Amino acid sequence: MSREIRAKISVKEHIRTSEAPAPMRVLISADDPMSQQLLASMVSNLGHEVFAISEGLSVEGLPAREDINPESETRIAILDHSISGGKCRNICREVRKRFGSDIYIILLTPSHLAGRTMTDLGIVVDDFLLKPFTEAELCARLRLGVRVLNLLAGHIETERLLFNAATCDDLTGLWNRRMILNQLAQELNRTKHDKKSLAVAMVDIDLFKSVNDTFGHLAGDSVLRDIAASLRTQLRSYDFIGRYGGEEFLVLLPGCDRKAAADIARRMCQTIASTPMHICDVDVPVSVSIGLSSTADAGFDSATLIAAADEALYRAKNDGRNRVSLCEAAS
Ligand code: GH3
Ligand code: MG
Ligand code: MG
Repeated sequence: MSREIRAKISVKEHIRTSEAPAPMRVLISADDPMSQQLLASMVSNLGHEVFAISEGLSVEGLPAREDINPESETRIAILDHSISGGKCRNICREVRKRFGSDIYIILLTPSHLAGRTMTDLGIVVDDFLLKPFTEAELCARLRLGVRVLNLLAGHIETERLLFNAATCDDLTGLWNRRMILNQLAQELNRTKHDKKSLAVAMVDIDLFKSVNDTFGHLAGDSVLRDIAASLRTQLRSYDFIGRYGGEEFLVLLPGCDRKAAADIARRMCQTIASTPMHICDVDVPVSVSIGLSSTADAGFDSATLIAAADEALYRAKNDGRNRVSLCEAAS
């Protein structure tokens, strides 16, 4: 075997193994069947799944959104500029609409048109590959695309984690105090505008300190999680719940007057009291007390509404716990 052939084989091996980018689904569209076939074989040689548009690149030739399987996401598109002429910009935008705005578009461009194409289309594509190109050049471009997409995915995940950390309570997964209070402000605006009623429930676990003292803090944490989950599942789809403090939850019941809110709150109390928590192999009865207030009785100021629910909760505790108490009706 000549040195030249050996060198070519070793370059190919190098591309396929150590430097091959992580496999992705790649949409390809070249300007004639031969180029399409060559491009498809290069892309699949690099370990990617090929999704070829066979009838040439046009908006009409793109698969309909409903025909695109979201399971096998197409993350990269290699499109040939010369077949689409002046419509290229529209086609790239359409590709993003159908395959997702983050799809990484590599435009194949004849070398002599490179300058003009880059000026005209730089805003709608991510990278250019000048024709003619080698498999190594294509590999380098795809590797860059994969790296950018992975960085973007990492960035989106970090944003999601930061958002969760800022809005959710770690232990229960419910909204934290800031979020539920923000929601209360929004619901109050909406309720006032729609001339409806909003009820607010302050839910407090009864004698929770003794759960911690008897079974330990970790068991207490688990009870908190279970009660949070139970409360959440009992709510209607348009109610809101957040962890207001240690073992206190704030529930917003839009559209509820005193009676409707009291019915929901009593059901919550009964469900929790009738489902003992399994702690350290012992069935431990747990209950909650609930204080209720409503805009019809306490008005539309959030602090006043919460104070009224707190006062009602205090009465529920004094009256023996495991019960619902309503704030004083407006005279
Ligand atoms: P009451 O029926 O009057 O509400 O009695 P209580 O014991 O529930 O109320 P108290 O305010 O005396 O105690 C609340 C307890 O909740 C004390 C605190 O350690 C516990 N607590 C607050 N947050 C957490 C938490 O995140 N995990 C655990 N395990 N306990 C918590
Ligand atoms: Mg409390
Ligand atoms: Mg308590």
